[in-house]
Amino acid sequence: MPKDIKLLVTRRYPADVLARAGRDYTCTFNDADELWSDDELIRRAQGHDAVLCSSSNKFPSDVVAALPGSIRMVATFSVGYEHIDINACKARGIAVSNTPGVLSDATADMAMLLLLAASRRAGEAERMMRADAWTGWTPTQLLGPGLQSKRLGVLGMGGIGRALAARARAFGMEIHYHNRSRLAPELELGAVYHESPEALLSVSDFFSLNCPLSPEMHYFLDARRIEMLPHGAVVVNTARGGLVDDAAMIAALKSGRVFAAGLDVFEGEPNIDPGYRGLDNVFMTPHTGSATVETRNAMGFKALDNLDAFFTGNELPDRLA
Ligand code: 8YV
Repeated sequence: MPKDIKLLVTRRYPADVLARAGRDYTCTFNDADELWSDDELIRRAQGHDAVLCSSSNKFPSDVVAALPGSIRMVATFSVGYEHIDINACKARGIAVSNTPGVLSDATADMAMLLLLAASRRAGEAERMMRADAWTGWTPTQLLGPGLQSKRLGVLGMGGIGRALAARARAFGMEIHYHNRSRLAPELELGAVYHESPEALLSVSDFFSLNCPLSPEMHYFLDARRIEMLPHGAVVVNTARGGLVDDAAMIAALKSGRVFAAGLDVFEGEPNIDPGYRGLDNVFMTPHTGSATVETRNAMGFKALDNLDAFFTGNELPDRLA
């Protein structure tokens, strides 16, 4: 690997990832794991050939335009890439890669966790135990909807959506989905395809968001579409917070129109809508869908594989630009 390539490493990634990066590149690390402002990111990029970033670092068109001319590649430690203006990078001839595939299982595990925790009221139960507020078993304590024979609607049947479907099938759920294109039978595995997201909503006793956030999908789950869900549905989001209109979701959780939600991602992270905090029927995690030791290593190694390919003149395995 060309050790003279200068790599700006924007966050404190797992130790094995940093070790490999430091072995193969001349790295500038961020030991304090500070989240830099746009200006700081641009300033620090000076004199570097490439950036290993995460989705917490934003590259809108003005940031891309202000990057030093030395930057030839941005490798993101994420499958999602809505934080990078891909066209602006293309226009400047900056290569971009992401990390698809390696986080599908971990993220699907988290979606299943949220689905169970929201429906079985795990947050309320845990808070009760910690507050020493459990006065004893009762026949109707903390009841929630069971999963067996219920319809799970998956919006976005990519790697994560399909991994969630596999898990949910094992829990006895019936899988329904919408995707930009219908899957081949060997990938569909009996899941019921719906032509439109709206048709999917109408059958989703449980509804999981597993699609990317594009400008058209901003606030996809708004008040109008929440009304299309069966009454008392459970909603899970492990994709991106911007897919959900928080005000509408909070209102639906308050009224009981939505029985419960399990949310791992939020618009404006980490500054979540404070309306969620007081709601018992929302189970929340801090964007930890891919947070397993194995997965975060695999994400880092995949990002480095892409950088290696670029700087040795090979085709990028996961090219976005
Ligand atoms: C990451 C993710 O934790 O890969 C993604 O798109 O959302 C998560 O797996 C995070 O974005 C790291 O950059």
